[in-house]
Amino acid sequence: KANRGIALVDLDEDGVDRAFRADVLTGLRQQKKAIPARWFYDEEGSQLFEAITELDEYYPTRAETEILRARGNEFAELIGSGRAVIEFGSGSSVKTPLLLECIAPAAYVPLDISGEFLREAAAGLAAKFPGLPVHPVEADFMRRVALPAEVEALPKLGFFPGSTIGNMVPRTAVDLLRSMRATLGADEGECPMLLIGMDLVKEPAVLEAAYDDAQGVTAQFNLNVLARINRELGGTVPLDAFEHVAIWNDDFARIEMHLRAKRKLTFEVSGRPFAMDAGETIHTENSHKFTHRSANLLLQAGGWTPLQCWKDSEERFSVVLARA
Ligand code: AVJ
Repeated sequence: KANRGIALVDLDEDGVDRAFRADVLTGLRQQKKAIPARWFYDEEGSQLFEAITELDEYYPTRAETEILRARGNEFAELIGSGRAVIEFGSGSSVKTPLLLECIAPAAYVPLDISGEFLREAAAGLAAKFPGLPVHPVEADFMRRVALPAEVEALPKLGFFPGSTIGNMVPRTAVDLLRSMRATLGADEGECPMLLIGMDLVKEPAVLEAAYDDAQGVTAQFNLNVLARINRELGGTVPLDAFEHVAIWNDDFARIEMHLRAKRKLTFEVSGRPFAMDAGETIHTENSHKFTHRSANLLLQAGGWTPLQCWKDSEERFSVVLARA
């Protein structure tokens, strides 16, 4: 199959990730500077994100976990047993076992672009569920992925927790939902299903606190992308001249994270010079929030029919089941 055995990270002769450098150089040359959020997650950034999920202010992980714990019987009834569960982004979390426990799947296929995360997650899961066939696939799930032959004949359930879909602008989110449909074989065999986490619109103050915690862990997480540029791209970015900003953009229903220059400054990345004015920002993340209706609309635009939606007891987060 096309995906197996091919390294997905393309390094140059100096061991620099070409896609990272290209995204950073292009993003910093733009009139409105931006760096894609996917570059947060190096070793350091992934650890910081784990710490974020334990903060008092950061409710999404706890709210989604509550839903997965509480609704097992309903998942079992609507999804049935014997499906191959295809997880988009391999779950290192507690969420995956909660789902697998209640629906008795026939196989588990974690998809991730990082082979390392993937092997760890797959080994952990295989140990927890002896007898469950686990087939990790190293792949970029933004595109159609060829699944292992072993699961070809099984009905599929896609699992995409965490409201990661919220990191994408609608046109990208729709592309991803359509790729998932293709990956899950919507036009062949039994109709696939999708179980997806989507965070809900709420009080801006609650959202802004979730993305700007009192301990400053999210600030560190945001600033880490600059530290990563200095580490991996020979950057000279003065970290202490930047501050973390999290603001609710009501027109686009999203929390935006930025890094704001506290003074006029200059730096280099991979030998290229950059200058910023005091107050100018680098846009580093969007985290879109949904209503029941906007979630259904996005899913439908992506080729999915919503079947059922569950919320946590405080109605902060939703998990939606859809069919192709
Ligand atoms: C991992 C994308 C779900 O948007 O809430 C947490 C990432 N950014 N705090 C989110 C994140 C800042 C998170 N997701």
